[in-house]
Amino acid sequence: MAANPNPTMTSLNDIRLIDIPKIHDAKGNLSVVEGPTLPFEIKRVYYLYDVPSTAERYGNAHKLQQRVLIALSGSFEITLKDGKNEKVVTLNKPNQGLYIPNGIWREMRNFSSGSVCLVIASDDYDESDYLREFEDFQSFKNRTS
Ligand code: T46
Repeated sequence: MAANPNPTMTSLNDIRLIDIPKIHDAKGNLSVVEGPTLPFEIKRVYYLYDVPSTAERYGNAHKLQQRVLIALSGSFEITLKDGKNEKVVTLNKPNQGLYIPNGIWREMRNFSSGSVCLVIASDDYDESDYLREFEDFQSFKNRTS
């Protein structure tokens, strides 16, 4: 799925949980993230780890970039805002991803000890794609384009 060309219009309804196939056998579990599993082509992967339980990684939104977040280990909460509504999602399964389209504000908190968040991104790192102040995000969403 291409990034929504009008990120001012994306809403919480565009966010979804993705089931990641799990191969289980006597050796344990193996999950694969490949082509059809994701709504975009993988361009970059990074991960958050050794996050203090008191840390709040907030917040930001992307104008064009999309993300899938996976709790590879442990758990954490993600508060998602579209400028009108908000909801909180807890990720705690390595075979479940959270798809966040462009134009959605996210804040992350309540990382459990030893948790690891894998982030799959639709594009290379580009600071100009970020909205890092919530007021800027709100103005961005209120724009008519
Ligand atoms: C997101 C959430 C889930 C880089 O130099 N390259 C990179 O690819 C990334 C992702 C970050 N950075 C630098 C930019 C900052 O100086 O690493 C520092 C920490 O990044 P940031 O403050 O953006 O971290 P978070 O946890 O607020 O947000 C990150 C991603 O930036 C964001 O895209 O979706 O994780």
